[in-house]
Amino acid sequence: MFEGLIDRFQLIRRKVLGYGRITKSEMEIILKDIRITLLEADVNYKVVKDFINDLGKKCEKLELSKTLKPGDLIIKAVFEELVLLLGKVPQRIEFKKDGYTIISLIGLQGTGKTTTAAKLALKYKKKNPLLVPADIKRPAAFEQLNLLAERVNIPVCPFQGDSAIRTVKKAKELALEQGYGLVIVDTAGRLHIDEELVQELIDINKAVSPDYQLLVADGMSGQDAVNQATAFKEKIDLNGAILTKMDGDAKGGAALSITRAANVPIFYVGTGEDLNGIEEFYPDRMAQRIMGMGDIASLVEKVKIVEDEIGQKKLRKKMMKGELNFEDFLAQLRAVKKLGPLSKLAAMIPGAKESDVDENEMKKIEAIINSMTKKERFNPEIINGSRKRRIAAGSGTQIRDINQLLKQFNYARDLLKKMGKGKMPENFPFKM
Ligand SMILES: Nc1nc2c(ncn2[C@@H]2O[C@H](COP(=O)(O)OP(=O)(O)O)[C@@H](O)[C@H]2O)c(=O)[nH]1
Ligand SMILES: [Mg+2]
Repeated sequence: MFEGLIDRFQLIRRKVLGYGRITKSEMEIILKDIRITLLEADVNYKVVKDFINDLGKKCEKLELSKTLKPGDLIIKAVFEELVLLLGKVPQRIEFKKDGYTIISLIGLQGTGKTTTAAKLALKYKKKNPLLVPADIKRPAAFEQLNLLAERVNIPVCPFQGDSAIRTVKKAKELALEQGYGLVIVDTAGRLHIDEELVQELIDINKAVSPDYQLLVADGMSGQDAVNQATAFKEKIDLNGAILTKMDGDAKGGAALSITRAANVPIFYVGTGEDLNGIEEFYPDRMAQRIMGMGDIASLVEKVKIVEDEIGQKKLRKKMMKGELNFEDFLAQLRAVKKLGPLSKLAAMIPGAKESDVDENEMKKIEAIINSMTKKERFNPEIINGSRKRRIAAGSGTQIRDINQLLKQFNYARDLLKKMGKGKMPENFPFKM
């Protein structure tokens, strides 16, 4: 992402930090370097002009400090101005607590709407999303959305004849009936913004009034993305943008221009064809990345995700060998809880249905395990009558709950062992 831009900023940074003193003439050189760098990254001309003006004024007012070199102060000022340029604060979808939130994705053809719809559905899987095919222009579009949805196991609203409007209305009905928490509408794209397209979007808005209308634009398209945002904004409300294909050779122009030039903040960036390839956009982290200051916060987040995945894999392997203990059980329970509603736990267990899992039962299980000593968790065999009484009292449950959990646990351990040896169960009775 932004390789050229990052390289140039590295050079600028080094040059600035290398100056012993920074007089008016050095400052002019710095500003000129930054100006050229931004223009070469295809940042909107007017945006660059304002940026340089603001930065120049800010640097004039810098007060010399004993601890910081003037170069440091200037780098900090550039960084701060970049953060402002990128939108200052992160933009987030605010999901409704009750009912569903509708996000409509709009944009030209090939920008990544359908892919992004599936990515968002995966990202917010715990919101129980429904994907809505509202692209009626291309027959393959419905098919494409279905294929992507299948890959991530997300339901797609059935297409209603040849009508995008009826399809979105149907989706709204389904959302109410079946309790979907997030409705993602994949609208039709065009090569250009035309009357017909705009009318269709207006009709969709009338039919379902989306909570968010996000423009999906190709991050490599530079100022074109700004033009698209401006053109759409003349006709319909845009809450923000998603810039895709940032993994490619995007120069930075789109990201650095769109917020200020079109007044459309960036919500997400697409970072790959893979359906995990979407990231929330953080102006400060992006500015850090551009200035080569190390993208520390997102790195930390990434490391954590990878570590979690490795932990889960190890655990699964162990379980398949029949080496399950209550400590693992609890870890698994907590990991799944982080993923969202516990009904989804069933999805991880072959043969179980979602309806087999009861949220309250899960809370009870957690309470029981929490009341066990470490020794008991690792050696469930030692849990005798008096231990059961203590655990029941500690967790506010009955002896029979403990018995049931132990039975369940033994059953699961045997079953996993069998599965590990290649024997799949017919059914997994998860109910306690
Ligand atoms: N490398 C990369 N490719 C993407 C990204 N988002 C979408 N694409 C690709 O762009 C192409 C067009 O995407 P599609 O979702 O069909 O665009 P739509 O016409 O707007 O629905 C597909 O080949 C996608 O795989 C991204 O973030 N990175
Ligand atoms: Mg599409």
